[in-house]
Amino acid sequence: MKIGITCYPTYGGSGVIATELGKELALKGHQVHFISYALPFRLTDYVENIFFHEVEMSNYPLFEFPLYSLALASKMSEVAKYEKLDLLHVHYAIPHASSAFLAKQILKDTKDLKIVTTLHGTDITLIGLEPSFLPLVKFSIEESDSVTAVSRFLKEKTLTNYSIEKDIEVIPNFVDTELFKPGDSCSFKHHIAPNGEKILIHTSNFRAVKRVPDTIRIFEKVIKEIPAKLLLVGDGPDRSECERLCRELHLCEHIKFLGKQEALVELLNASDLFLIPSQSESFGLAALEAMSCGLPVVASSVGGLPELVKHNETGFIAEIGDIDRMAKYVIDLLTNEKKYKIFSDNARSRAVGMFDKSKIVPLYEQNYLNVLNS
Ligand code: GMT
Repeated sequence: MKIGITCYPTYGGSGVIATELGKELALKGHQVHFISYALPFRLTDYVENIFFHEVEMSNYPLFEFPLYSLALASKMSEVAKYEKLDLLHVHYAIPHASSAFLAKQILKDTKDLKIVTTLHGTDITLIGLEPSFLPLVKFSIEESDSVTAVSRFLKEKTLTNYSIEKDIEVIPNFVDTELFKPGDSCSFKHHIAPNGEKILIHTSNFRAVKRVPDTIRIFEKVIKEIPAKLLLVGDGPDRSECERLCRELHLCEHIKFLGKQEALVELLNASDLFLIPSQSESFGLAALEAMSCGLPVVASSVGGLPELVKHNETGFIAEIGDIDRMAKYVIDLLTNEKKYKIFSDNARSRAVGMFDKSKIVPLYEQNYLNVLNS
């Protein structure tokens, strides 16, 4: 197949899934054309069958606001026409599904360009619900030839919040379990925790929905009971506030803000447990990557997280904001070696058995075939 993929190219789960999917499809012999304003950040090495088309933006002074959605629609139609795309797969509804609809209309007299839209999270649960976007998001979803959501939770939210009756297929996030696998990170571990302290890790884009201050407050309780360190990976609007909180709680010596990092696998392998106390999380790709490296996860019981983290098997889940309970779970796991090992093995097995790329990518391929044959 000849497939166009549009996603946000910067750090973020939807961009990661879109890029990894594109790479896998290309390896399977499909031709994949990425269309975005920049090269997706995980598209670093040359891969045969992958092409990138940059959306150029004009700075015309009359346009007080950049018209990205329109430029994207134009570029999509151009690439679809000249590269003879069979379909466009857009990740994150806003504005990608709307631009794809426009591209389809531009081409309608010459070809029937199929559109597959994957809903990822805040496009549905947060920003899409704003009155200025809701009618457009609903329309763009309804007009897509196929719609997928990354969890059962997100599918249900979409159907109810937007009063949509369309069939939505749940295709969960996936991970390369051969890349994200348990391994030795001895020197790194020793550097972070020279006295054998336990290492907790959290990776995110430091947005309010991630509740990073809760992670710090959980850690504050944990370190009162056991020697521990906390790694905070990523960057975003709440980082300064979190750094301030660390200073206020006198925890700077024990918490490392690493910023954006490429060496995720090494960092996860140096760590013992993953924290994700989010306010809203449609799937939780970061938690899946941690589980794939054998890390138990302590999470909030929101969104799709309970579909990923099996309570009392691969980790624990607790109510949003219940930092006492989350801290108790962390201490329980990190002070019981036998239990920890069972949870760690369970986490790895669940990632391999349910969410490996080899299990999920074919679901997208089949979805494309169904769309093209319909
Ligand atoms: O929705 C967002 O906040 C952004 C989005 C992204 O692009 O990173 O994240 C969502 O998509 C990921 C990939 O499907 C999911 O694993 C995340 O759970 C989801 N984030 C939220 O729902 C907050």
